[in-house]
Amino acid sequence: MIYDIEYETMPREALEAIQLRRLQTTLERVYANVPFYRKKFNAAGITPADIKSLDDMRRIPFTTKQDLRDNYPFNMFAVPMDNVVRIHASSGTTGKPTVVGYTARDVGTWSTLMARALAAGGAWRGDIIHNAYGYGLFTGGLGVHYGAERLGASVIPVSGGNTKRQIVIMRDFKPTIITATPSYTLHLAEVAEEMGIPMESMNFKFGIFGAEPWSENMREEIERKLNITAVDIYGLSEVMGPGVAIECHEAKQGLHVFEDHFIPEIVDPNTLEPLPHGATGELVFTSLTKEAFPVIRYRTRDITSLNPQPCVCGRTHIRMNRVTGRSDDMLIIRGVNVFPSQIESVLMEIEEVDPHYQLVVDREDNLDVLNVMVEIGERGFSDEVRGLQHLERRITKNIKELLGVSARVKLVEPKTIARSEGKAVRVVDNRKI
Ligand code: DLL
Repeated sequence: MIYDIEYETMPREALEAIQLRRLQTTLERVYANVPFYRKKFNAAGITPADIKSLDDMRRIPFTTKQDLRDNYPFNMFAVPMDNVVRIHASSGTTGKPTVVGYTARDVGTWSTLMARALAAGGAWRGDIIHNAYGYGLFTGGLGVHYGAERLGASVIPVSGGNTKRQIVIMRDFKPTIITATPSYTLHLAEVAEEMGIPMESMNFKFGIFGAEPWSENMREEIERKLNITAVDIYGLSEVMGPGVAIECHEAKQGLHVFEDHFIPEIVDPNTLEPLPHGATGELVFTSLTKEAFPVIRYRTRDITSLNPQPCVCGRTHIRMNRVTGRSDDMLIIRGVNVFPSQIESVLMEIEEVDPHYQLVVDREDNLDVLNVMVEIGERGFSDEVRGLQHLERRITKNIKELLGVSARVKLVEPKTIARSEGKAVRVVDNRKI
């Protein structure tokens, strides 16, 4: 079902007219109220009045995560604190957290966009949504929560953690939709199995998963284990939170970006030159309707491409392909670029291992060493050491053949890799320490 039929199926020309009008308003707002943007525009020799078309946007300087850090905590806000009703922050693994704010209208916009997103993912009034994204400074829990209420669905605000209790709630409340990170979902499935109430026996129809990269093979695994249709949802705190883009459950092929609220661009991360549709590069966003925390040409570091082809669902909004990773997550192993999600894809092709893995990178004698730890599943479990060694060699060979990188694969016993209640920690890079 389409929540906002007028906007989500709007012809391109009308959509672009709205985008330009909203862009101009946003530029005027940040120029008047955020010293950071005023200085940046002045240095580039432009004023908001110079931006007369969407193409003119290319003259506007980019904004980076470092810019947000430099303005910690509230200096990027475009409204007085009196008008800010909500604050979120993303923890980030290094440095200061990024702090974002919302006016009451921003919270309303976000709720509407999340209602759209949930509907695209298969939810509607009458559905019961088991929301296992973390509540708190992270935008996942509250973002989904407000969207679910706006849609008119029933939301169970269960958050992450207390896994056994979650399983009992699922059995008793019979939710029809699950929202969680893909990694936590697998953990839920594992605990449900142990408790003798397998997830596939529950009442779920759809799952809406995101907040971390996950592969197509991981989707298949989750769909099978839960007996559901799984869609990918994308977002980031700096741009809003969840609900910037989502796959429709009809196609499950790329995530529609809500273009009446955000303009996506793909740029070459090195030259910063814009790239054409279809080309892979860094995703950049400009927000069009945010009041408290507008972002102008914000470099997300996420790697993907855009697909303007029409979609079977009827939405006209452009699709971004699955995010394969962040440019700062990319590992360079002896000169070869590797994304954790590529390793994930290789592992998930191997029937004998489970979808729990971690990459540990070390440096030995000045050479990078990529250790791939992956749990052996029941199917691959045997006491025979030779059998395990054979399997390790097979995985090593597949990684080498597909990614061109030499890895040391180590099969570990089931349930030895730490489980996440939110975003999984897939990489431990000891080289940086
Ligand atoms: O993760 C917002 C969110 C919550 C999205 C719930 C989806 C569901 P942050 O904590 O600010 O916000 O992290 C944003 O997470 O730049 C991506 O690197 C990554 N990310 C988010 N969604 C996806 C996805 C939320 N579907 C950062 N696929 C982003 C891959 C994702 N990576």
